[in-house]
Amino acid sequence: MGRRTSVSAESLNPTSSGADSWTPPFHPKTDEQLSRLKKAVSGNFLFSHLDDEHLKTVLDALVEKPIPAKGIKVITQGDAGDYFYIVEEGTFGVFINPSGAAQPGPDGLGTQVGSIGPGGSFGELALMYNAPRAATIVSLDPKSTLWALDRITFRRILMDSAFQRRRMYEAFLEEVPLLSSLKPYERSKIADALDTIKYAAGSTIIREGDPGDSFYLLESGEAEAVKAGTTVKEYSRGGYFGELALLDEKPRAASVIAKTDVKVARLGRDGFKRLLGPVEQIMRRTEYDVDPAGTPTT
Ligand code: PCG
Repeated sequence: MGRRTSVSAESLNPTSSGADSWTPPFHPKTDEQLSRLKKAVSGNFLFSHLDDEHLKTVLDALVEKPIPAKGIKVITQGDAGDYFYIVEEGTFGVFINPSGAAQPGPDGLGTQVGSIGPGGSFGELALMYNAPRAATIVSLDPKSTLWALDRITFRRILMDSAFQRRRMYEAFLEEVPLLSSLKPYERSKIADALDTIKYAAGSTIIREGDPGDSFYLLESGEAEAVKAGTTVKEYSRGGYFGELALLDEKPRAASVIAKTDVKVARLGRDGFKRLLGPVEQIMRRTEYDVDPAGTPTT
């Protein structure tokens, strides 16, 4: 944490010549461009926590970048970072070459580890950590559209808000057993989508029978699931609940009550569906039934 903190402190003064001489870039846009851009960022968690003023600064600073063909390398692994990108249209492949040496496969790009489509974004890591590009990003469609944000606006506006949250949650998510099989980058994307909510001791976090639209990870405190007056499960830091209604589109199967003051990290339905697919089978394996003596079996 210490090292990363010093990187973020540096971000407040990205040029050596006087921190406050910076004014954000302004790239005028037509109404048509602006409406496409707003639609593209509306599906991206990194933008959903920006206040109106910061959002406007970022929208003004973004530059449209048409990608006219398939196979264009937007980012090359190992390069220095210059821009952060948001995808409006088209799909981009993420390739990692672990050794840095020439790899077999198309153009020696390495292994494809993922793809990013409309509403997604990439290119933040090199800008956040002053590190070389961690992957190569290549267009997969004949025609795509990106929006590019320069490094300084990224660091001054997005990093001090959205990415501070990412770092805070990354540390917590590393301790959550459910998520231990995920790759660190998959956890980072979950971190972007979380909100913290506090509940006082005794309050109801989930009510049996309600429709469900959120999944919860317990950050601190103790909670319990109660069904027809019986405690069926207890939760402590790193535990999770609220998945059943989202997995099966059913009403809440139990109430979840805060036993102490608690802090939960909430993930909405979209994020849950998009980001927790890889651990769905693990969630489905959890048992909730009580044994004949009425004590929880799990
Ligand atoms: P950056 O700046 O390192 O450039 C390459 C980008 O690929 C990286 O930021 C991330 O935004 C993006 N990316 C998408 N998937 C992955 C992944 O699985 N691992 C890593 N390291 N980067 C990924």
